[in-house]
Amino acid sequence: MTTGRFIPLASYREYPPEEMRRRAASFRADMQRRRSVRSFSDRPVAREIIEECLLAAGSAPSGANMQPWYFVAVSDRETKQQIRKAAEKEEHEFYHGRAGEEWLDALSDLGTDCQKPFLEEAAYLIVVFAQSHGVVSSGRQVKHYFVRESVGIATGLLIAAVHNAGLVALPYTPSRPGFLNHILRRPENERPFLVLVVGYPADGAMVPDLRKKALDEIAAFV
Ligand code: IYR
Repeated sequence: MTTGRFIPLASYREYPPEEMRRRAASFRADMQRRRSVRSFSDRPVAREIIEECLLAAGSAPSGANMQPWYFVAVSDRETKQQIRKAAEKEEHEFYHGRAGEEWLDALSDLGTDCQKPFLEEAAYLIVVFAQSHGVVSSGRQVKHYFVRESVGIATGLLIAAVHNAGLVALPYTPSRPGFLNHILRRPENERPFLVLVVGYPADGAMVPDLRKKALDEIAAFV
């Protein structure tokens, strides 16, 4: 039984097939220009741009529409410093033992190490939290469904929105990210999902020469 209110699908736009093809190809080409960047300029970014990107992320579909995400957009210098310090401590342990040889080998093309200067240099660190459950004002817990899938989709939209705005981003997944709850004072029902580092690229920024899989490697038509 449906108990919710329904409204007409007024927002849908159909395009003629030729235009559809053009739009699909043009979006594909634009997304293929996106690169994860690890060297950032300290040029500031207007808060309104980040707000628009967060609203785009918040439009994502989610399990039972629970929207189990929370974003903390950090531009405060001291907070970024604290995050960098805590992240580098964890990464030092990761790169000097916890990772193991196979994992370090998989990362070797990326040129990463335990130094994370971008956490201080980039204009914004958008810390994405996944809520294992919700808490309503009475303190009652509300179940969330398909949390990682939902937050993953929202984060994908956020990455696309940042790219579309003309900024660069790095999805940074700190090893043992629990320090983010402490620094940002987020409750225990929220787990850090990733940090999206956002800003302008540094002058002369370099990126690894990576290849994306071809269509026949990532998809089948049956
Ligand atoms: N968190 C570490 C290691 C790391 C892990 C993966 I998987 C990457 O794709 C890249 C890095 C770091 O950020 O250096």
